[in-house]
Amino acid sequence: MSTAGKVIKCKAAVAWEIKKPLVIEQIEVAPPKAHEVRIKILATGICRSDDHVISGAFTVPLPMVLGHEAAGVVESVGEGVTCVKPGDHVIPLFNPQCGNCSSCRNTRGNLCTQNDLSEPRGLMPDGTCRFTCKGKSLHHFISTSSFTEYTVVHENAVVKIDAAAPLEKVCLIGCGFSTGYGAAVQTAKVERGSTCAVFGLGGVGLSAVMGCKAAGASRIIGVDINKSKFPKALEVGATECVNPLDYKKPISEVLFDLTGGQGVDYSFEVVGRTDTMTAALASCHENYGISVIVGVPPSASEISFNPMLLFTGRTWKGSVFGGWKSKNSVPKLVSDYMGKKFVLDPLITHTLPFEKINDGFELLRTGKSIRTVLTF
Ligand code: PAD
Ligand code: ZN
Ligand code: ZN
Repeated sequence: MSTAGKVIKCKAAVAWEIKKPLVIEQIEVAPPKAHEVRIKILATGICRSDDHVISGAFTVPLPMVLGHEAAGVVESVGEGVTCVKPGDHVIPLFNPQCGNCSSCRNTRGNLCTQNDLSEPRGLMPDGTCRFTCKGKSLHHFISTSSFTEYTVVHENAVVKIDAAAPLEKVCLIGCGFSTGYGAAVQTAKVERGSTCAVFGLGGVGLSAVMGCKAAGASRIIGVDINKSKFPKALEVGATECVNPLDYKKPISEVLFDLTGGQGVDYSFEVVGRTDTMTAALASCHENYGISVIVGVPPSASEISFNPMLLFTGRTWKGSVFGGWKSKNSVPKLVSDYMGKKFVLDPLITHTLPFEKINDGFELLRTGKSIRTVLTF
């Protein structure tokens, strides 16, 4: 029997409070309104950005259904939706692409003004929610919310992909892979023969390493305080790895020593800490070095740094979703994956049933996993 037009009761993991485990609840998911799409989620990764909400580092309105790195099948569409139809395989887009705003129209832009990242409201674009639980509205997470069997997104925040693609792998194209890989090839535009340093070797950092390698970097230095991340980093393209805890001097000086006093051409902060953001900046060449902030800064944090670091010519940039325009790029990235232009398997260390979501978060927090993919 078709569920179109009806409220769907299903399981979801609800974040009721910060610093508490998610709770698997039965929730109600309203039908999509005009220009909205209801998706049956079949696979979702656990990204550090979800954990930043639980830890309190990323402030959003609660209660909320988290999750944003996912893939699924369209269950039904609201009035006026033409970009997808029921049965289509799709990836939700945490960075939407409306096609009309200043960023969407600019060739260099990708952060659509419809995003819910910079000042999260946790609502659909019309200002309301599609989820309820025990009589309470649940907020949506960055235009997506994938820790649920069904979600509703705006049509600007979903894109159709190749139906042959394995959803339990390509869900990573919804965030971690595309973010890290794009930071290297798209935001930094790493050049052949260059030297790179990647701070943070989680799912996103390893994807940045892959991007540096694909761009032809000749040296890729992985930096992490958890040395158990090194073998995987070397496997996906790092040429060497360093642990800042092994040195008395600041890691930027260590990287200068390793590069004959020059600093690296490109550095990437893929941790989400202000101290590593300035360390990554200080690690790149004083004149033409480019440093990219990929890690999500803690809410309301500030950085003070010596402006001489920039005065001498360095470039400091940020990168959301790897600089990709999401609707245009996600289907192409899925095709590239199907064409074996890059791999995702090394990033997926664990696959768990959705109900074990809190175990998946524990694996991330204890540094034992790269990506856990939850299946439904
Ligand atoms: P992760 O937790 O899997 O990886 C972070 C890595 O950093 C771990 O291996 C840690 O051991 C390491 N680390 C921690 N502290 C330090 C330190 N002081 N120095 C060096 N390494 C350290 O996270 P992830 O890969 O899922 O995400 C990384 C960041 O990227 C995180 O802040 C996340 O919120 C952000 C992100 N940004 C975007 C975007 O669009 N910009 C998208 C997705 C994720
Ligand atoms: Zn993410
Ligand atoms: Zn836009």
